[in-house]
Amino acid sequence: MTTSPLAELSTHVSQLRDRIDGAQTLEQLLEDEVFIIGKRSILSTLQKSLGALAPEDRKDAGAQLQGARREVEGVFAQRRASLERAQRALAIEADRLDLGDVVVAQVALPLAVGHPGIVAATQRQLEDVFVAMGFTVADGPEVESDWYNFEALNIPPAHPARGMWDTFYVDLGEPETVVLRTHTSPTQIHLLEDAVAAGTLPIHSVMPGRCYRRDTPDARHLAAFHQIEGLVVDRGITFADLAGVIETFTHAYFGADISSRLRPAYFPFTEPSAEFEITCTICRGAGCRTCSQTGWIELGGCGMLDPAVFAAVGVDGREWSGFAFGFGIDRCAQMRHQIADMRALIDNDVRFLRQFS
Ligand code: FA5
Repeated sequence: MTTSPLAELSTHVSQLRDRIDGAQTLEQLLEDEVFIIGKRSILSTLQKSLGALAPEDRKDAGAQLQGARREVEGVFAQRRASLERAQRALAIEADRLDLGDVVVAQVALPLAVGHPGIVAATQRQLEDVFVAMGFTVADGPEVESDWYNFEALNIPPAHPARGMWDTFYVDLGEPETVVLRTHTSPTQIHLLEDAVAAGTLPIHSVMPGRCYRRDTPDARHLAAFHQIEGLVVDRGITFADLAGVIETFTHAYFGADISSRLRPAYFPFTEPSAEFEITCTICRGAGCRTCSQTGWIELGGCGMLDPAVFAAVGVDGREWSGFAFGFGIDRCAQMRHQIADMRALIDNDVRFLRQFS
């Protein structure tokens, strides 16, 4: 009589269970896997030996072995899951932030609270000055079509005045038809079009926002900078109103001791046009690197609205007249706080930024 190869099966199963329980770490269990349920396990050896059994005994023995394998595999999976859980818990514990320490640190150190950047703060102050003078505040898009940035402002394609604004083009639509606005003046056109459509003229508005030019950054220029546009359209507006607004603004924002002057200039969308300058606050007019030794700093351009602009938006120039201006907000911040080099505004050096909290 031959002994069944499965005679010792229950002993093997119990030894395998002990081996599984004896693995203290996931690593140890996985190293043992091949001997417990893998190719080098006793279960695999027994599986091969079933071939020697008589065909009528093979089926029962196969089912018995299969049952034993399922039992061992189940115990193995349970142990593996439990060791994995333990390992995860250890990793979490190692990564745990001791919140007690953090709270103590926060109590011990003063919390650093942020504040608006110098340009944002300047924009708000400028808005306040103009709101106090009776202006409303409006907004316009930074990505503009050629019509708003140039054509409606009396700058047709190929007009030499386009050279005044070195433009970033956006890769959309026909080539060179969509731009990052080079100034806030296109917002004038949006406001005029809306007011004409809604029949809500007059307009007394300022429009602050970001502009872009292919300018090389230097002491007075950035490639992304900010302007505040002003637009007044009403009955009987004259150049004297424009000069009065600029003078009032200068003293309200820079103080009574800062002088301003208007110099004749050219802009395609205003006629007559002027450049608006104030005494350089860095050298108080003596001449320095920031003002290129002139003693004056140009803040912006201005003038009476050109009839071509009224025609482009359908405003009757016999009934209405108006003026516009556009100042650099970064330039205003620079002059107000006597910052010799405008690039300091975008350097993000906290020692500089902290001075304006
Ligand atoms: C204009 O942009 C006209 N749109 C202004 C205007 C509006 C004229 C309405 C008439 C009527 P200009 O290119 O000169 O003009 O720019 C106006 C101001 O923006 C400058 O005086 C300066 O203060 C600021 N500015 C211009 N380019 C830069 C730059 N690259 N970096 C910082 N500020 C700039």
